[in-house]
Amino acid sequence: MGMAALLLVWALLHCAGTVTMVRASHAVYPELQSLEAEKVDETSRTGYHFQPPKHWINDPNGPMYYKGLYHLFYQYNPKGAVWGNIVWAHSVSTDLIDWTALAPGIYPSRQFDVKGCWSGSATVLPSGVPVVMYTGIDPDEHQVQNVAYPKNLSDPFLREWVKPDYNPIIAPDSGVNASAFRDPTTAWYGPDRHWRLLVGSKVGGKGLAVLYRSRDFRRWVKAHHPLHSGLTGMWECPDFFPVAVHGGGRHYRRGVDTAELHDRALAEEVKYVLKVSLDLTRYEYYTVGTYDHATDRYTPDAGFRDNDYGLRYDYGDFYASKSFYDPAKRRRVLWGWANESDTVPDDRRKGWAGIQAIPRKLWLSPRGKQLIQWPVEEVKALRAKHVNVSDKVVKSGQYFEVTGFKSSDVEVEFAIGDLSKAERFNPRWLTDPQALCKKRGARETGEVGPFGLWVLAAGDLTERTAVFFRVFRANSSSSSRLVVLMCNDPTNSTFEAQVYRPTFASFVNVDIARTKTIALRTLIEPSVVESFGAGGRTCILTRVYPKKALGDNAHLFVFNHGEVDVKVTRLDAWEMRTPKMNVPAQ
Ligand SMILES: *[C@@H]1O[C@H](CO)[C@@H](O)[C@H](O)[C@H]1NC(C)=O
Ligand SMILES: *[C@@H]1O[C@H](CO)[C@@H](O)[C@H](O)[C@H]1NC(C)=O
Ligand SMILES: *[C@@H]1O[C@H](CO)[C@@H](O)[C@H](O)[C@H]1NC(C)=O
Ligand SMILES: *[C@@H]1O[C@H](CO)[C@@H](O)[C@H](O)[C@H]1NC(C)=O
Ligand SMILES: *[C@@H]1O[C@H](CO)[C@@H](O)[C@H](O)[C@H]1NC(C)=O
Ligand SMILES: *[C@H]1O[C@@H](CO)[C@H](O)[C@@H](O)[C@@H]1NC(C)=O
Repeated sequence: MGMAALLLVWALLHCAGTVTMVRASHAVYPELQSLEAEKVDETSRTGYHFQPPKHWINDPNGPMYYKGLYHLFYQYNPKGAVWGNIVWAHSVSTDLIDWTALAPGIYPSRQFDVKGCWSGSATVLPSGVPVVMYTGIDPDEHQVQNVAYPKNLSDPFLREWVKPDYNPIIAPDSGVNASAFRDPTTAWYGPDRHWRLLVGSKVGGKGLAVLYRSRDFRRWVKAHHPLHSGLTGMWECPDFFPVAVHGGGRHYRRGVDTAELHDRALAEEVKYVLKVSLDLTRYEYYTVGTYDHATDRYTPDAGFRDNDYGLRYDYGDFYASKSFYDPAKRRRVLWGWANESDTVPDDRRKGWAGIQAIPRKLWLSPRGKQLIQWPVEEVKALRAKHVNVSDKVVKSGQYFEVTGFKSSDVEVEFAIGDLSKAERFNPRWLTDPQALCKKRGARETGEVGPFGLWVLAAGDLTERTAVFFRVFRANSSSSSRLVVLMCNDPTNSTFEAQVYRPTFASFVNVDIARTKTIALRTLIEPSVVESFGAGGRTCILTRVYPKKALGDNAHLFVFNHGEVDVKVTRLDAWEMRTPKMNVPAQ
């Protein structure tokens, strides 16, 4: 991640005989990138979402747990609120909630990273020694992979990192595009006693997870074929890890350590996840599949779309994500970056840009059809003042106010009166829920839905962001099936015309004919709305910037614009306390 920053703003992509204009990722602003923020505008700053006191952040890097502390590194510009001067900023926490900021852990200091220290991962070796591997930019602007080791293993803060002289340990060979070769994964150990890791790359229009093997973590040899590839352009930030299969047991939500990959007994009850971040679309997708240790090939299971239309962790602003295994709670935790949706001058004025999404526990659904994500349980410790509602019918066209909290955590469940009235579903909509959400936004009345929440809403509703559901009836030759759309409509979140505010949406894989209810959890703060539909089956994060709906004027409403009544069977909303967010270490 990051090379994209050096690209032209417009790139030409040739695909299927047509020429499409594709906007490349974050642009470079040489005149702004070393302008320190004079002041920090707190108006739309988040409280419990991770962010440093000022300046630009992007990808989460090298998350890990070491000696009782969670470590999070992230791409950071110490000198300004736009991308540039990238180092690995470093924070630690005992609970993923309160964070202490340390000095940057990895920063340009050697030939092999003099022009930048870009994204990478941590691997905790069987000896307990953590290693980070990251992409360095060398004097020729080539992307190379480097390792760094802690200077003092007795220091749980891992403040200082040593870069061995034998770096880079992986340099692009003649078959590799040196400008598209980055973001090494956490390494895993094979039954043949070789370490393996992946590096994101591309050749032509094909994205690659290039595989390297090593006996000693020092000399790495490229495998003859990549672990996997896809016709989706450059693959950034690959992540590859095992997940437990349900198998009727109760422990399927537990995480599996990447290092356990070679354990034969365990291997039979795990599946593997490959996630890639697409530089062209700036979205990610994942597949679940099998990994053949002997041939080092990954094969997605049938039913997973292995392209831009594949499943996503999040259908909103969420990119360059990275997971890690947390041995303290035997779970897999996912971090992802949410960029700003306002303008560069706004960021310059605010003095900051970018947050990390709430860390999410991640596991495979009981039927193995998708991953499920849920805010880590520690978030509940921030819940303070509580408001609740139960068994309240919301008739067609009605709405009611719940509360006005500066930031909140809301859990609500809707029961639907009469599903038989659901509108007809056009099969053409199946490939593009986002377009459907735009066409049938929160304001368009329907039969079953739209119903849901207006969040960060002004008291007079002139500003509001809608998080809602709509239910459709799809007909097929044998049966009719209900389709649930989850949608986030920020069209009226603010009056600032310049703010980027697409509708975000996805279908929710839930059998609503059986459950007759659907649940929603939304984490709300100034400038962020992070929603988890149906217990974490569909997640959507958006950035919004109301002008009126701020502080105690940020109201929460429940609405129903469908013809069919819905009932709020239960609703709990908590005001959220602000944790210690990146206070400097003493
Ligand atoms: C290593 O870290 C430990 C724990 O913080 C500290 O007591 C010790 O002095 C450090 N050693 C060196 C050489 O800095
Ligand atoms: C290598 O990647 C860069 C960055 O995406 C691109 O501009 C260039 O055209 C690629 N070179 C080749 C030979 O494909
Ligand atoms: C609301 O929550 C309180 C506990 O905080 C509980 O005693 C009460 O029964 C709840 N009321 C409703 C209507 O659910
Ligand atoms: C599905 O609905 C369409 C539109 O009402 C109708 O024309 C078609 O015959 C239906 N198909 C089946 C298989 O019932
Ligand atoms: C946005 O606000 C305008 C003006 O009040 C209103 O006409 C429109 O319906 C609103 N759109 C949505 C999606 O709420
Ligand atoms: C975040 O910002 C918006 C608006 O500028 C862009 O459209 C997105 O592409 C961008 N997302 C990422 C991951 O860079």
